[in-house]
Amino acid sequence: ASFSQKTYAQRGEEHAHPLVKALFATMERKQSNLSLAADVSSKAELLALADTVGPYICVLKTHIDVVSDFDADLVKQLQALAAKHVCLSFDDCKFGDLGNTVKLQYGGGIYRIADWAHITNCHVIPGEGIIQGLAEVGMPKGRGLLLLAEMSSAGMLATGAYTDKNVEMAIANDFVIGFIGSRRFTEERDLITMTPGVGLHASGDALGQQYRTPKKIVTENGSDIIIVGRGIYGPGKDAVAEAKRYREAGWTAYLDRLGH
Ligand code: 5IU
Repeated sequence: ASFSQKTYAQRGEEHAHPLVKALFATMERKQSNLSLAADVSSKAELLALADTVGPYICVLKTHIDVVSDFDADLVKQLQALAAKHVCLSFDDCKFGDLGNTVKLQYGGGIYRIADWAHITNCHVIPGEGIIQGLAEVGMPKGRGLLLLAEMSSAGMLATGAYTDKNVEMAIANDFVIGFIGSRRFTEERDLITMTPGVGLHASGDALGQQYRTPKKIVTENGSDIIIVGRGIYGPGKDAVAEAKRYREAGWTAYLDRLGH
């Protein structure tokens, strides 16, 4: 059977990468294929959101460099919340430079991403060296990398042969655990897909974001995890109520895919 037809639990049992094993186990236990995109600009907001929404998500996705009062204590507290709620941390760095440069960006600087983010991602525009550079830092720490095979925004340029190259590089590099994109890309070594641009509240935003439904993304396209931001914490929203609603929608879409 294709991976889309298997349960998350079964895929976790069979998976070769310890991080993905843990991810699938968490998804099954929390009955959640929902990742929160927590794009908020203060430490207090980020911690409050992570704590209230934590019970309903499998992955907390951050852009740590948008937090204006970032400090080392934020990382400590985020790690404690990830442990409390049993979810993985994903910093959406979208690295895009030479292997040697991304090694420095990933392992060092003030954010020290590799020290705390279980997952990060990169563009393969520089060629395979970017994966090798990130792997030198992340592999020894048991981290995992997603390739940006597609984006969700209008007019994005990651299509066709470029997307296919992402898939080839992912298959060939053990540090890569999957993709950001809109669908399942390959049946090789159960590379996962996480999909941003998911929303039940709107069709998009004023800057090119385009929203699709969990049913489209999970049931029809075979993606594994939906990433939702403003649909959960946007203006006037009750974040807990919305997180529950998206978790339910994502999980129902997954059960529908299995034919349950
Ligand atoms: N994000 C996208 N689309 C992409 C990629 C990343 O939306 O193709 I790669 C990020 C941007 C933001 C989150 O952090 O996912 C989506 O947030 P909203 O649900 O608020 O649009």
